[in-house]
Amino acid sequence: MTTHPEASPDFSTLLEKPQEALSIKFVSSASSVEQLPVGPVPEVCVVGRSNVGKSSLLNYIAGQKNLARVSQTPGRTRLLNLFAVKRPPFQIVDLPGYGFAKVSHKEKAGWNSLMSGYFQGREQLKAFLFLFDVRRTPNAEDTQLFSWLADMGIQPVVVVTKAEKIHKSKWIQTRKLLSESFQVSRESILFTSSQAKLGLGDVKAALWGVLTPDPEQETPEVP
Ligand SMILES: Nc1nc2c(ncn2[C@@H]2O[C@H](COP(=O)(O)OP(=O)(O)O)[C@@H](O)[C@H]2O)c(=O)[nH]1
Ligand SMILES: [Mg+2]
Repeated sequence: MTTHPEASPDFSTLLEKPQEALSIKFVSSASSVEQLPVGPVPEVCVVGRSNVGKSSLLNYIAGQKNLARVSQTPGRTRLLNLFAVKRPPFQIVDLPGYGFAKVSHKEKAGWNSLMSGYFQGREQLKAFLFLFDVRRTPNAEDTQLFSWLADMGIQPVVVVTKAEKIHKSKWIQTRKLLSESFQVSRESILFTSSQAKLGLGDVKAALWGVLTPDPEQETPEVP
């Protein structure tokens, strides 16, 4: 890894105006990781069950209505959708949702190979945002997927969606449940609602945390 501190992007701009939307544009869709443009720009991806609110969250953080399509019924998108953030420069990949009740074995196998291809082959990937509907309780499918991704060494960020659906006094229980289910700290769980416009500042702070290289980890110790 190259270390040119003067050339590295300034991710602190994420923290300057917490409520200011990010300038994001759609770049391309790909049906395999090989079709995605490769580059030095760091990337985060968005993972979640179909209908969890991935597209809505992207629209919310971009301050746009139709950047990512929002579906009333679970979509059947089977593509990697690449978005570019202008300032600070990084990329977001919206991954196809999981958890359809009625998908064929073949479709599931296709999803698995697309996901493992992406996670194993994407060097610029820094973290995954794992979106989770505030009203659900994690099942085996959720926890297995989460640990499969975390075990690949990609940093997880748990993002609760549709948080306005439950009273704020219940968030503490949800925090406890999700931190135990996914084995992450309670503080690291973010609450968002794209409908109530809630959590943008926290998402940006979490992005800052995962995109800013940790100088202590970057520099190998000289014996
Ligand atoms: N109540 C509520 N509904 C939401 C929120 N975000 C998304 N939704 C709804 O959830 C459904 C699925 O959203 P979408 O963004 O398409 O989910 P995706 O399949 O994960 O991309 C749509 O009907 C959205 O209107 C939210 O913050 N609160
Ligand atoms: Mg979507």
